[in-house]
Amino acid sequence: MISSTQLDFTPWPAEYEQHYRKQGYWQDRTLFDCLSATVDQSPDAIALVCHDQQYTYQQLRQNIVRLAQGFASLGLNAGDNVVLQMANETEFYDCFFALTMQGIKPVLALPAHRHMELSYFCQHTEAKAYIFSDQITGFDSQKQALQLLATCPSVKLAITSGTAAHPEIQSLDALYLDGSDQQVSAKHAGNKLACTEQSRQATDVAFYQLSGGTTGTPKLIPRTHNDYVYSVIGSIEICRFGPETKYLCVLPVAHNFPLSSPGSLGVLFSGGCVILGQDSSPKAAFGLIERYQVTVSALVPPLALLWMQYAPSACEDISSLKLVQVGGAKFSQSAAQQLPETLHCQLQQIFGMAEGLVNYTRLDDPLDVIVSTQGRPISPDDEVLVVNEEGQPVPAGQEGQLLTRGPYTIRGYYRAAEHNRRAFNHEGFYSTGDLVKLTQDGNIIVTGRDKDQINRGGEKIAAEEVENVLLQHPDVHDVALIAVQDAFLGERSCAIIVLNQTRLDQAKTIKPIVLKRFLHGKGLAEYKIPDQIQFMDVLPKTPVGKINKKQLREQFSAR
Ligand code: AMP
Ligand code: DBH
Repeated sequence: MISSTQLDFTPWPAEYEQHYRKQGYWQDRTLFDCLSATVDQSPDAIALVCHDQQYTYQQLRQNIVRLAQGFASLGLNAGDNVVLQMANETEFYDCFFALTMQGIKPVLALPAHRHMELSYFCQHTEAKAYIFSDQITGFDSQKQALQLLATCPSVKLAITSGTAAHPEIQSLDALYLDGSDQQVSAKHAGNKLACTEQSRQATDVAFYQLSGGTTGTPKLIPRTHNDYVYSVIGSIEICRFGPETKYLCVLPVAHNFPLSSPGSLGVLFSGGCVILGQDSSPKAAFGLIERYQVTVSALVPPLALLWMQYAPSACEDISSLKLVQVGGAKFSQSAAQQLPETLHCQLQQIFGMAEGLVNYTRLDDPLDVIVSTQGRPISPDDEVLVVNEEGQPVPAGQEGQLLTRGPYTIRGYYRAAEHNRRAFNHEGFYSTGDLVKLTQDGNIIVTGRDKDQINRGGEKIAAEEVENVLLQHPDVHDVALIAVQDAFLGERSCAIIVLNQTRLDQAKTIKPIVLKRFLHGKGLAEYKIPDQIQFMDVLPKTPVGKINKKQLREQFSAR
């Protein structure tokens, strides 16, 4: 039995489930059912393009079904967890669907994650397998796999989408088992795979998305088929994705934004084509836009700025581009204003979170709404509350903390009972940690943040996580990781360090690079390594004795 401190999944209360079903949000279709419906409708359309290879919908489904058999042959079963770390490659989708259709739950790790995060995911979820790409730049993922096999007792399998270079590692290629039915359909695929009915229930958790987090350890977000499918289908309608959509994915495929808002799943559920890009730089991306007549792409603000800088002198023809979605971090109003004329397409702002709630400016919104707000929720049943410090709702136009509850917003993180008591109130509202105000017509403007996190151009860093690792260094007595303003990233991270008194003489000479190398050595993801390190004799404290980060932010941003 799972104890309350180990709760894997917090269900929605029964009356909410009923309501979400009655409203047609939850359709009891799995992710694979949705893909399969598209395959039945347009088997010969191109679903995925990667490098010089193309896959039709029919081929994609065949690959998924074959791979599902391969995973089953390895003894991976419904209820098992695995860690999936892929680059932008078609194998991501093969794995994602082959696993989730069988009730095997992948943790969607990002390419930037390193030993510290990966070993935590494996241990925390008791993952049976690490399935990975070796197309991740600057990372020896096979060596990493051996390390996980050696240090995480639950991990019995390491599977690479590349060529296995060690006997302990298997190659994904060999797991696409033959003999699958050409005509396999959603209904039959389950039987062929001997999946139990239970493993394919849409109310089940399908996979774990990752939160940027605010605590010492990353938080895993259990997403069910029903809630995720709804967030994708709702997004498709808002963004008008369809068979003519050609979507360029240059953000990491597994991230919630390019996966589901409407992202590549939105494309695959509506019959369009996903073009996978490994290089998000404007030159490479514009080349793909021209070559494949891309109509839409999703960007974080720093990338949007790079594309805008490059566009006026670009020799590529990007006139096929109709829509650029920008989200993940605040896009400055001045950049938002310039984007449509610079890239000659429409802008859509997106304010979303892997925990659920996603807001979009609508395609037919007036320009000033698109430029100056982060849009409004997908669902009429997304409940959005803006409250003051006492938890009381504030009037429209006033800043407050954003709380939310709805048909695709989780009610609890995976095995995080203590944190859940803080992150969710007694009515099940998720406390986003974002400071926002609502306009008269219900659009959200993100004004700030009330969580101890740095948003580094869309990559979120939980301050406490990095501080804890820095504190392991013998010369570090105290530390505060804060956000300082950055013209390009929006925010960059700065670690303010108090050195150990007893080691002061030698510590005086300690260089920031030594501490950065220390963090690297601990296996922390690159984007979490502080951009800047400063030293202080003592950290300022608030009247109750907490580190006064507000004061530090003001002090160091002014410099
Ligand atoms: P995560 O919980 O890691 O998925 O990160 C979601 C968080 O990213 C939100 O709670 C916001 O803090 C931030 N975020 C996402 N989109 C935007 C946006 N368009 N503007 C400002 N902040 C954003
Ligand atoms: O930042 C995010 O997590 C995010 C941004 C835009 C997201 O999860 C989403 C859209 O779905």
